[in-house]
Amino acid sequence: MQPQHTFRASGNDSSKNVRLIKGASRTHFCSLHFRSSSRTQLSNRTLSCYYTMAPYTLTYFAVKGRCGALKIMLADKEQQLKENLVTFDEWMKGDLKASCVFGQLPKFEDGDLVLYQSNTMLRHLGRKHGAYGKNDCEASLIDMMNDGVEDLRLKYIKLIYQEYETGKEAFIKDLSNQLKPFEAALAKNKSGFLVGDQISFADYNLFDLLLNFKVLCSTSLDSFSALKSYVDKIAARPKIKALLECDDFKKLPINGNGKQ
Ligand code: GTS
Repeated sequence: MQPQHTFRASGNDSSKNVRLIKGASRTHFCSLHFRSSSRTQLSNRTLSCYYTMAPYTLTYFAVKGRCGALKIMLADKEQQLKENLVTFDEWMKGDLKASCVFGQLPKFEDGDLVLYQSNTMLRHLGRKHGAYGKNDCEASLIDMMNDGVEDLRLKYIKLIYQEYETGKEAFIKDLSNQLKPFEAALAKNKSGFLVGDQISFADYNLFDLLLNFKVLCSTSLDSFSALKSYVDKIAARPKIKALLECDDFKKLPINGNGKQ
């Protein structure tokens, strides 16, 4: 594969160039990784991109979609991610689809391990990076909360792709019922996280979905004090803050049909 195009990533002048590589899909490395030493001349807030081999590879469409939480978790855990962006035309050729276990993206690679199913990816990374509780009971509670997030995400996806024009108002009206269990869990737990006293993959997943809800309806969290401060607190974690402010991340559409 030959380099096709080069552009400069956002950040200060220490940013490395990012290569878009010609091939079945465009490839870029976006590291959400902070270097603070004076030796590197990078500030704490610099988002930089690298040519170095990334440990993880994500193949997906150019949307946040089902991978926002994964990117947020990797940023918070200071992990690099190599992204293969697949265009609609490339997908329509069918070869990639045929190679996917369930005929769908995202696809995630950790060395030789190839995973499909976005929640499986979150669990895998949760296990590897200390975001899956401190014991089996916490892990099961995290699974439960994450399954609750998935149920709600599926409702959101149905709204976006099937009934946006006719169902948006009803969805927003019902959102307070849907958010109650999460508000209750946070109010009860007091640590600022859904389960235990440390952030888990279910928190990244819920946080990502709540950001979508704030875009759908800016007042959606107004009557939920615990959820509101939860979102503010997670958004203020330094690496997550930088990711949310990063142009590459900001410009990604939330969904594939332009609705949000
Ligand atoms: N349960 C899967 C997951 O969580 O990863 C669902 C994946 C999925 O729905 N993928 C969609 C897809 O590949 C893209 S997106 O909805 O995640 O943006 N669609 C293309 C197709 O041919 O089905």
